[in-house]
Order: sequence, then C-alpha cells, then structure tokens
Amino acid sequence: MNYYFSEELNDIRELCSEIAEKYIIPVRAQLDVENRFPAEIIRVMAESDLCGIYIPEAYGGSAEVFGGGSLALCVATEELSKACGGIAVSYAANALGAMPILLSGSEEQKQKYLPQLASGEKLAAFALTEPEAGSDAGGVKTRAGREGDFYVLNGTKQWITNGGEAQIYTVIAQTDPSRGARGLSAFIVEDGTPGFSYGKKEDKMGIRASSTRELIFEDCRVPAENLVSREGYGFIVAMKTLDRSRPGVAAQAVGIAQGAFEAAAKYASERVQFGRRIDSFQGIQFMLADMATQIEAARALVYATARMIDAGERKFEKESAMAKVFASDTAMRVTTDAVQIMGGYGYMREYPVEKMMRDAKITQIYEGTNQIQRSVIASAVIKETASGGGR
Ligand code: COS
Repeated sequence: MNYYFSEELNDIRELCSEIAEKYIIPVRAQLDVENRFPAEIIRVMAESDLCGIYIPEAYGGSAEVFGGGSLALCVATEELSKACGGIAVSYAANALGAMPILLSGSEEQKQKYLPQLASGEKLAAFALTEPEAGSDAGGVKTRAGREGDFYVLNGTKQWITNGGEAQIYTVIAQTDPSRGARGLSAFIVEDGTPGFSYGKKEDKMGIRASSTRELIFEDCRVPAENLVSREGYGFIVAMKTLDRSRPGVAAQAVGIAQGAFEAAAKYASERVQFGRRIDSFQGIQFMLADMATQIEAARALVYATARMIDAGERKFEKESAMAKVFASDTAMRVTTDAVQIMGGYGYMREYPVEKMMRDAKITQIYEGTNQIQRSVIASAVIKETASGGGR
C-alpha cells in the first residue's frame, strides 16, 4: 500500500533496512541465545543519525526534517523489528526515556539532556514499573522525599528496558504518599548517581537482545533541578509519555509480523508436499491472505496515529491505544500462523520465526497490557458518546 511518504521518510526506511541486513540479521540469533545487549549495533544507529529523528533541531535532532518525527520513529522501529524485535526495542526505548524531558522538561533540562540523546552519545530509559505497580501505574511506591536542594529516592523499579545500559533515566516516584497518583513526580536520574544501582537482569522469553533490569535507589540524592514538570504531575507526565510511545510498540509489532509473514510466504513458495508447492493449497493461501490483510490494516492504523501526533493534535490517547492493541494482537496471530505454515521447521531455532513468535508476545504486554489499552479506548468512546458523539 502506498502511504505517500516524503523522500526523507523513504530514506529512513532504506537506511534501517540496510542496517538490518548488514548488522542485525547476521547476529540476531546469537544475541537471542546469549541474552546480550546490541551495544555495537546501537552505535551504528547513532553514527547513522537515527537517534535524534524525533528530537527537534533546537536540541540536536532532526524531527523537523520528517515533519515531526513520530512517523519517522515508527518507520525506523518497524523496519528494524522486521529483523529483530529485541534490537529494535533497545533503540526505540531511548525515545520512551527521552519523552518525559521532551514533553514536560524545562528548557534547561532539554538543553542539557536531549542533545546527548539525539547524538546517541548517551542512552535513555523510562522507569515507571515496580513489583506492585504495573497496570496500576498510580500505585508507585518508590519514595522521593525533599531534603533542601535534593530529593532523596528510595525504592526499586522493575523490568526497565535499557536498564544498566542507559545513562539517563526518567523515574516516576512518590513525593506525597497521601495523594496517591496525584502525589507522583518525575525525575531525571543519571547513571553513577550515588545510591543508584542495578539489580537483577531478567532472563526473558523474547526480545532477549534487549536489557530488562531492576533499578535500585537507596538514599539516592537527586538535585531538585532534575524534577520534571512540577511535584504531583508525575502521573500525567507518565500518561502523556505512554500516549506518545504506544504507536512505537505498535510499529514494533507490525515489523515483527511482517518479518514472520515474509519468511512464511517464502517458505510456502518453496516447500513441496503431495507434489505441489504448499502455497497452491487453499488452506495456506487463506492464511497468507489473512496475515497480509491484518498487517496492512495494523500498519495503516499506526501511520495514521503517528501522523496525528506529527500534525500537532493534542488528544490521541484513544488512537494510540487502538494502534497498540490491534498491531500487537496481529503480531501474535501472524507469528503463530507463520510457525504453523512452516511446520516443524518453524518450530526449530534454526529458522527465525519461532523467535519472532516469542518476540511478538511482549508487544501485548508492555507499555500497558492490551486489557489496559481496551480500558483506555472504552473510556474514550464512552466519554465521546456522553458528550454527544454518534447519532
Ligand atoms: N493524558 C493526560 N492525562 C491523563 C491521561 C492521559 N493519557 N490518562 C489519565 N490522565 C489523568 C486523568 O485526567 C486524571 O486526572 P485528574 O485526576 O485531574 O482527573 C488522572 O490522570 C488519573 O486518571 P485515571 O483516573 O483515568 O487513572 P487510573 O488510575 O484509572 O489509570 C490507566 C488509568 C489504567 C489508563 C493508567 O494507569 C495506565 O495507563 N496504566 C498502564 C500503565 C502502563 O502502561 N504500565 C506499563 C509500564 S510503563 S513502560
């Protein structure tokens, strides 16, 4: 389908496709086995100027070149995910970590941190999740108490993508426990700050090239100037961040699905059973047709949402959630069908689709489970109806 991309957007896709071919495909299976972060590939992306495509030129990025940067980030993430969902998220999670600064940071914070992220000299991570605060994002227990010119952080963050690899962390913590979600605040915490250390590195089902790690804060003194926005606005900062980042997860899902579809379609064109190519059987044809249709529909939803963001729309939480839920459910279905089409071969580690099926699963879980996305969508459509939407 033609999405009438600008030349610059087509160039981004081309560049990511070349990086995937040259650097990702040769090592993806090994990184998956070794559970190893792709530092050298992220360096290649940084050198190729891919780290700042969503950051404005005033802060060292090139967002304006792509008409805003959200669509460009989705296209890059999709293309990289076609080859490896784990390596792609190691790249995309930098945008998630940078987003609170970009959307809600002070001018000083933007000037200080965004250029380092745009150049790829430093990596970022976003720390919201805790052992007891996942879907219930307002239930964060990590405490940030004010002491003079500092906030003192105590608590543990769990399952943080890019944990241990990033140098700049945006952390949601509780500044007023009596106010629940309205007592949360966001902070920038740099690697190496005394009292900030890394805990367990997770051994995951999929996206194993990415790092998922615990962050531990023990009397960690963070300068008060690192507070993002104002005290009590941490929940809003987190929600606005997730509204922006969810299309990126959706793009990752579209990429994983496309990668699996291409592998399965190629296999079906070569595999002969009963004296015929298996793509001559209607059972396989209908599977391929459904896979291709669902992927295209998911892609169209992702691009349309990213274009809304780039156009400067203020509200897109419903569309963001729709893109994520539809694309990630598509990725799970398509990768499962790809394994099915490839039969025993699909199930073997020697071929890439079993990894794609494992990688797809997380897209239905992180940055808000698909049940949470459906709650967001339902709450938006109910509000629209109450305010006179529909006929
Ligand atoms: N943008 C701006 N403000 C938002 C918002 C958004 N997308 N979503 C909620 N808010 C505001 C609400 O307007 C409300 O403000 P007031 O208190 O001034 O009325 C406040 O935030 C609380 O909103 P709400 O009552 O809807 O919060 P809930 O506790 O019911 O939570 C969900 C809403 C479930 C949608 C939220 O907690 C969520 O997204 N959870 C999933 C978190 C997640 O993605 N975790 C994965 C790990 S992060 S990588």
